Amino acid sequence: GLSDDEWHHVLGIWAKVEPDLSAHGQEVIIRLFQVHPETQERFAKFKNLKTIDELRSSEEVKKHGTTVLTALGRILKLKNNHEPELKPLAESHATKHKIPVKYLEFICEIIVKVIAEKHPSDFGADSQAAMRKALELFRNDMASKYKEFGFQG
Ligand code: HE6
Repeated sequence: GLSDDEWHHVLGIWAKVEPDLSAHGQEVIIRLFQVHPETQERFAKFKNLKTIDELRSSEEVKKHGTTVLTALGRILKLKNNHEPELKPLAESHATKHKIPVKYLEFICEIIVKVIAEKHPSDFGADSQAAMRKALELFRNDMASKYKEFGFQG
C-alpha cells in the first residue's frame, strides 16, 4: 500500500480534479481512443465516432469519462481498503467487457498525463509519483481480482 503521506498527495491532487471531473474524463477517454484505437473498438456505443470532432462533441463520451473518473475517485478515497469498491468493477471488466490489464495500464498512464497538463503547478514530482503508485495498486488489485473471476487479463 501507500504511506499516509503518499495518500495525502493523491487525494490532494484529486481534490483539484474533482470540480471539473467531466472535462478531465472526456479528455482521458478521447486520448485513450486516439493513442490506443483498439480500446475504442471495445465500446459498441463509441465505435461509430470516427473523427476527433465527433469524439469532442459526443455527450456520451463526456458522460462515460465522468463515470470512469467517479468510480476511480471512490476507489482512491478508500486508500488501501478499496476491495469492496474494486470487486464489482473487476467483475464487470473481467467477465462482461473483457478488458485486458494492458488497457488499464494505458488509461492509467493517460490519467497521469492529463492531470499533469491541466494542473502543472499542483502536480509536482512527489504527487505524480504518489499517483502513479496509487494507480499501480489499483491495477495490480484489478489484475488479481480478474484471476479470481477466471480472466487472465
Ligand atoms: Fe471501463 N467502466 N473503466 N474500461 N468500461 C467503468 C470504470 C469499458 C476503466 C477502464 C465502465 C474500459 C471499457 C472504469 C465500461 C464501463 C476501462 C465504469 C464505472 C463503467 C460503467 O459502470 O459503465 C477504469 C480504469 C475504470 C475506473 C476500457 C477499455 C478501459 C481501459 C464499458 C467497454 C467498457 C461498457 O460499459 O461497455
